[in-house]
Amino acid sequence: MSAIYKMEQLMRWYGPNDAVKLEHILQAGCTGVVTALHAIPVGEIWSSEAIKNHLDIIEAKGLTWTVVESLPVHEEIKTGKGNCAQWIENYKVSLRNLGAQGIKVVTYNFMPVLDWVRTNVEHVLEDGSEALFFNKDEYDLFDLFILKRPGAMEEHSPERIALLKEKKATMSAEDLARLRRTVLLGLPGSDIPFTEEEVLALLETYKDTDRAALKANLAHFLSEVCPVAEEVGIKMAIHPDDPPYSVLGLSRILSCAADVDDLMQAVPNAANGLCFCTGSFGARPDNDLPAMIKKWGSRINFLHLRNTKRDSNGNFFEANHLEGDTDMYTVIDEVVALMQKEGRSIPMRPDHGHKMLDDLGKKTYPGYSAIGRLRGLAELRGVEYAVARKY
Ligand code: CS2
Ligand code: MN
Repeated sequence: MSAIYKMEQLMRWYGPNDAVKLEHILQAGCTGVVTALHAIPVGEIWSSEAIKNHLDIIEAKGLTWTVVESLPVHEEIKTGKGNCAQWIENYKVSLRNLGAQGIKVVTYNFMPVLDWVRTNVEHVLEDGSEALFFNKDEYDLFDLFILKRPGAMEEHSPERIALLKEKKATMSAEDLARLRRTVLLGLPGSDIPFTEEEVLALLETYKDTDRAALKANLAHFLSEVCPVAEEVGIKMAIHPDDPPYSVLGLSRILSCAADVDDLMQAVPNAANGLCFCTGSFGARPDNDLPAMIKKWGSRINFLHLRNTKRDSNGNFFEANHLEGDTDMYTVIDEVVALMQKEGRSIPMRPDHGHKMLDDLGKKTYPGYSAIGRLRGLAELRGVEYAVARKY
């Protein structure tokens, strides 16, 4: 009657300093956490000891840790410059150490310089809860007038530049400070924001890395690390670009179905797989998510379930998990079918949630407050429960 294979319900945990405690995650009905060793600088080896210590804390609370998010990729691997070869060797050692401790999935991304970007992480919705928001105009005016990226002016028409100038003039000092702070937010799990100078210096290192070069560097990285992952029982899971198009003049190479096709063709190794983030892919109207699951389901090693609501200007906000532009029923229906077909459970986590109820006013990582994610998880779980009755 009920499906044998269900999604493995997990929540992201940023470690002992996270305001959301392991107990809370357990009470949300999760069996495990998705986490990382955030204190280790990008590129350095994750030692067996550090992994074991983290795992012990989690297991002591009755939770599992089988999905890493993220084992970050050093910028020099993405540009193929500097100590690229050494960073790749380090990555392989970390994979071996993780595999030995029972880790099954390693999530990473190949977005140059920045991870996800938003213009407001406290966008107040009609019901008083707060969501993450990406406003294209604000982003462009940050690029043009705050970051002052060389070359940015040439990417827009004079009319658009004039319009953005006008818009900037209507924004309060507080709004501008919020915009700057939000775009320069550090990497997930870090409290250290970027400075304009750092971002500009990093952008400079990408000036001769176009789309083709970035794709080739990703293929090279994967052709090196996938055989190791395979050997130690780990599946790789690349997170799509968020937002799924070029920002700050940088190439982005995992934004749409064609990018997934290219990646899978470039590196056919079975360990080369996806973190299927419905929030990231779904922010683009030309991505047909159920069709992508049908085509590449066998390579989906991890699921981020989230929804976005777009407008015609390229703006979007993170909607409730069952609202927004992605038909979550159809997505979950496809996932449940896939799991039965392949005889496996796929780990998933509710990706982000609104800040609401008692979490309002608390200091949490943007998108990662407890109650909003719990709401999302509960709704997603309900949909899966209902869909699974078909089996
Ligand atoms: C995450 C990403 O918070 C988020 O939006 O989905 O930061 C994700 O963890 C990374 O891109 C994966 O490397
Ligand atoms: Mn995601």
